[in-house]
Amino acid sequence: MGDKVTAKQTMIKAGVPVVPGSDGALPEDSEEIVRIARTVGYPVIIKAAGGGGGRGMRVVHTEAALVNAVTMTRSEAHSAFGNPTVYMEKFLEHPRHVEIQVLADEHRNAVYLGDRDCSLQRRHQKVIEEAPAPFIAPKDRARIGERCADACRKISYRGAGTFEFLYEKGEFYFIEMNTRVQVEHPVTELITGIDIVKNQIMIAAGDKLNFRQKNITFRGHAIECRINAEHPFKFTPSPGRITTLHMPGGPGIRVDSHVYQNYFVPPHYDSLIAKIISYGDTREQAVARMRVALSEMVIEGIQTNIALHQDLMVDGGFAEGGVSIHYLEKKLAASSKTD
Ligand code: MV4
Repeated sequence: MGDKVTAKQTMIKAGVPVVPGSDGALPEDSEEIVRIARTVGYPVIIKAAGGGGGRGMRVVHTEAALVNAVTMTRSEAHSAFGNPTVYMEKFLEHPRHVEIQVLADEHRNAVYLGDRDCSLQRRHQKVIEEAPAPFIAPKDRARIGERCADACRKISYRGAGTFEFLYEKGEFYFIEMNTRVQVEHPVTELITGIDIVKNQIMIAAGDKLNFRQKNITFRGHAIECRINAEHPFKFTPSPGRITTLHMPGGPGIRVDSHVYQNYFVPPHYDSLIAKIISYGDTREQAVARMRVALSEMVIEGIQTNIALHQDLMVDGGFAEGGVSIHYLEKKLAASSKTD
């Protein structure tokens, strides 16, 4: 096992809310599959248990298309992931991607560090993340956070972890867990003042967490822009030498990066070259600081997506907050028609 079906069943047992669907792997029998889909209700999504990064999924809108879609997803899953197991979920049409950060030690202490909204993504690559997730009431945050921390204790989880949820119409639905520190962890560090990497190392060394849930407070708002070596609107990779580099700074700006003037961006790796993280008392202040930070940045010799981030920092939907996982791709499709 060790797949997404197992993860989901583990979370159901541990009291974490999940997307309604087949309880476990889909059976072979077509009539049974049809029955399950009727119970779940259309549209449904067929997912490969061994899939990842958005691969091995198929949305099904009608009973007529169901059995064929399951067969196709199974055979793709078998050749791509070496595992033909598939499962079914209700397809959520306009969810947000909201995730919960946890820390858990081997002494049965587990805490949640609040949520992050990672809905701004393109082709399953996150572009901007923020904490806290907009429009989530503190009591809902506490309720889902407690469920995650409680699940950590029940499954004896140890380390830093992230529970990934789809969030739609005020409800959280678990989809996956990331058992590692993630790229977007700085936004959580800025609103909690807790060093996640330091705690991860202390936990691995067998130490006790030196704070409790009641000591954790969420203050202000943080936004992370992922700076990639790529064309800002065509998204073609742009490796090469950085000839001029100037990084932003000042109050409320954190830069996480490995690059320097004369650094060569290699062609065979992830295009992420820097993370600009802004912090403010309010979301508006974090956005304002990010705008200034992006305007201060100079990267010459390669192309970067800084111009895309500048567009997003003045985008109306982004300014309102709480856009769905489809927002960025829709915006990009609309703008490619008008230029
Ligand atoms: C979904 C979904 C809608 N309904 N599951 C995509 C990758 C994988 N991590 C889970 N994914 C999705 N699962 C149900 N039941 C929509 C997506 C999805 C998505 C999820 C998170 C972030 C970006 C996404 C982009 C497209 C689809």
